[in-house]
Amino acid sequence: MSEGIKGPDYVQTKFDASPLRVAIVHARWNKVVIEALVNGTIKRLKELGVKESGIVVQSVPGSYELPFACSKMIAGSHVQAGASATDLLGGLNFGSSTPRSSTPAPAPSASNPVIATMPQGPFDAVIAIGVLIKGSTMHFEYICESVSHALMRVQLDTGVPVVFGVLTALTDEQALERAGLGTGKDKGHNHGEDWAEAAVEMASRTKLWS
Ligand code: DLZ
Repeated sequence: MSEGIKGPDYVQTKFDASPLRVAIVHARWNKVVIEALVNGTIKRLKELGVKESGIVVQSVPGSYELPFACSKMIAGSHVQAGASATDLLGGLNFGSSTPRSSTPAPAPSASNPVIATMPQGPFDAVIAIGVLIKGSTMHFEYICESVSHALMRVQLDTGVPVVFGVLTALTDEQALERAGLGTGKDKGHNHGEDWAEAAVEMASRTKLWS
């Protein structure tokens, strides 16, 4: 990636991420980019010390559904562990009456992020991940605007930090680069890593501020 003035500065404070519970809620549109971003987020969360058991992943159809799902994940935090699992990019089962299973959900990893489960909160932070790519209609503008405002509202209304992991790209290449999948000589940087860092910092600070 070319050197420049953009991007977050490093935080000097070291946070103990081991007790944190973080929910990743991701859209399924633009799967290749989404998968890389979710994997990058999980990898960095684990590097920062968040336990596998502290990471819950849930998918929704598209970015427009993210604010509602984040809100419900936070509100449904009391739902107990042990619920059945579903694929990362597969069926949606939270809020359904799917019977609880004694089979543990697969462990999350960069190569196997198949860990969607029922809400198992309370969550210290939620990371909303979506990839919006501009098309030929106004759809993009409406979804970008409503989703960004609504995600802000969810965190202010609930007091649980919601990280804005929504790419609003004008081209496919812009989206790929921001997931570290650029096809030019610069592959770009996986923004999921930054979102993981933001989640750990905001979750930890929220505990101190409360
Ligand atoms: C409809 C739509 C379009 C055109 N583009 C995207 C996109 O680029 N990224 C994304 O996450 N979702 C897209 N969607 C789907 C909407 O977010 C939403 O799922 C549907 O309108 C149903 O509410």
